[in-house]
Amino acid sequence: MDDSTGNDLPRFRCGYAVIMGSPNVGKSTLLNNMLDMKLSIVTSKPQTTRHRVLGILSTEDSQIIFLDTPGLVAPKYKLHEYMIKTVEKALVDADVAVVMIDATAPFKQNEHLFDLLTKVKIPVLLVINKIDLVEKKKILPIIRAYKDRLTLSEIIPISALNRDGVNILKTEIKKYIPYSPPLYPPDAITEQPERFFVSEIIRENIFEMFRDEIPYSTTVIINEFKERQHGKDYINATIYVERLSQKGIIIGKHGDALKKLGIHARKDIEDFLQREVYLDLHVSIKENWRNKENTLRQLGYN
Ligand SMILES: Nc1nc2c(ncn2[C@@H]2O[C@H](COP(=O)(O)OP(=O)(O)OP(=O)(O)O)[C@@H](O)[C@H]2O)c(=O)[nH]1
Ligand SMILES: [Mg+2]
Repeated sequence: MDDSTGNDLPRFRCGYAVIMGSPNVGKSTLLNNMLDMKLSIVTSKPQTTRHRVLGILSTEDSQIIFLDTPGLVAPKYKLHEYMIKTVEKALVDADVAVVMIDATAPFKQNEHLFDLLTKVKIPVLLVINKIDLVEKKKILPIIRAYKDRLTLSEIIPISALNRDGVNILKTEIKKYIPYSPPLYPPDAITEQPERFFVSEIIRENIFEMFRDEIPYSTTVIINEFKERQHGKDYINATIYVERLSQKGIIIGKHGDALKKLGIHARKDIEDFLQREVYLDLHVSIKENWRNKENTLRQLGYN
């Protein structure tokens, strides 16, 4: 065909793929590997991701907009309700659901996910992640067990960490993305502002450095982010905790813990932004913030 309307061009695909599943199964690791960039924070602890993270993968003939989501948990706090709503909202936008499970987790542990999947109206690709941790001969029986239990569009075993199977998954996802012109310029990676990722990087460092309830009782707000023509950017952030004792732990003896946290977080922020920053960190208390609707909203969970 040769006309001026461009109908002879290869048809372009553009749409949304939501990545969802239980906490710690490797959703954010997958997003980062798909984009070839560290966008979403990853830690060894469950419930790391709290907000939807949007990542755009553009090629010559497609644009897949990935939505990384918080792990699905039984809600114990209002914060968890926000996290579940975030997944539900992402599902509304999505053309395909990439549902991830951990190959090492017992089959029974995913029962709650199975119930949810019966309500999902879009195609579901079941991704069995972390296959690097199981014997090869055990992978096929796992696939069979899920096939018997669920109606699924595809089942794809991968190792998000080693990128094993990730390209196959990309090709499969693309099949379910509708024909549509691109929504973003080809060089766009996300639509979320730098200050969001900066607060996430600080939170990631808190998850890595502190134990028990501390990571979960913490949230980070960027008070000021000043880009400077000459000299380093200035970032002023507050770490909110729920109790005085937690504030003491984050600050540490003579301020040592906070200082160490600041050094690590600054380095990671600089890697992300590709420029030098001055990071000014503070710690403050917002009692019981995880369970107060108004406070949650003030802290960006809305
Ligand atoms: N061995 C192995 N570890 C993996 C793989 N994918 C992710 N991980 C690890 O699993 C842990 C959790 O990874 P995340 O990507 O943060 O998991 P998530 O599903 O986003 O977790 P939440 O945000 O808490 O819901 C990290 O320690 C990852 O390095 C994999 O394919 N193999
Ligand atoms: Mg995550």
